[in-house]
Amino acid sequence: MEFFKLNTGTKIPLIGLGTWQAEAGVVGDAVVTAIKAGYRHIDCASLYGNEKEIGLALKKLFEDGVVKREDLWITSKLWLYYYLLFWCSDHAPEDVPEALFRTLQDLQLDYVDLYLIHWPVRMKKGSVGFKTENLIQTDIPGTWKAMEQLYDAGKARAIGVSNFSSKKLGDLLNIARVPPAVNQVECHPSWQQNQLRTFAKSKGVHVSAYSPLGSPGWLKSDVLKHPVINVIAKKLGKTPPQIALRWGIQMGLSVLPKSTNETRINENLDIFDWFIPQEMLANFSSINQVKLVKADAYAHETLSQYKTLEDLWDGEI
Ligand code: 1BO
Repeated sequence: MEFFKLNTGTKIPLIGLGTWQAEAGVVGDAVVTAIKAGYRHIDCASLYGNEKEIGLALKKLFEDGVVKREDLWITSKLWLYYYLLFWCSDHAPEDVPEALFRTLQDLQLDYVDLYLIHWPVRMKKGSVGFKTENLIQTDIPGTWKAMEQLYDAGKARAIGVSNFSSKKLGDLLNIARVPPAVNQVECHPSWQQNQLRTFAKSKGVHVSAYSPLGSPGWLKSDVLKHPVINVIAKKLGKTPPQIALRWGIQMGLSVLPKSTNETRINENLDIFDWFIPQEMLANFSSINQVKLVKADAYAHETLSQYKTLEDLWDGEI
């Protein structure tokens, strides 16, 4: 498995299995299939509500000697999925270790390789269910200090953020003792994130791509049907998803395609011993850009610190 080197010196595998919207009852099998196929990176999050099932699958893989813990890269994200309801109080600094403790319990692990602040939002302590009126002002510096302590303790071997704009990432870099290693964001050929990728690279922050095939599940960008992708796929004898993933890797991203289908899990892994030639890469700039995961619920004129989506994404939308 090939890697990108993070600013911590550790190596993140180029491809990881995404588990966002991987249904209960199948996600465990998907993890087993992926690891047996050669994946070494699993992207998890408390918010996805499936870490317990992933933990059971990992335990079995370790017990059966299929893989060792130290050969895997496990990412998780700060949030709390509590009795099937969102209890979004864990961005308060004192709640951060508890949130990771719960994730480690669910995943049956002693540490995660990467722990991310999932969103730059925060809700009132004890909020049950997602309601815009429960949003309160974030304290990213306070939350980050708590994340740094988890890093110091070795419970999170790297720390970072997710869904942060260039501005929010820059603000965090200005106050961080331990700089974020990763910003995980939506990124695919129809949402290329040129500004964010350039900024992150200049600061030594690695960018990971979620929804790298242009589909967060309930929405599709149709990018896999785009002529640019299909012409290249035909010329190179690859599939459109492989072209989208290979584009991501050549842009310096680690890619996190979600699949619970064995054929596609294997297909998504066949992106390493070939490349998209430079003259074909240039054609990606003609693809129409559309952000899919806008997170409308986090913007509100009076109830959120982000009055508009422009504020939430600092114009990168
Ligand atoms: C709402 C979750 C986005 C990807 O982690």
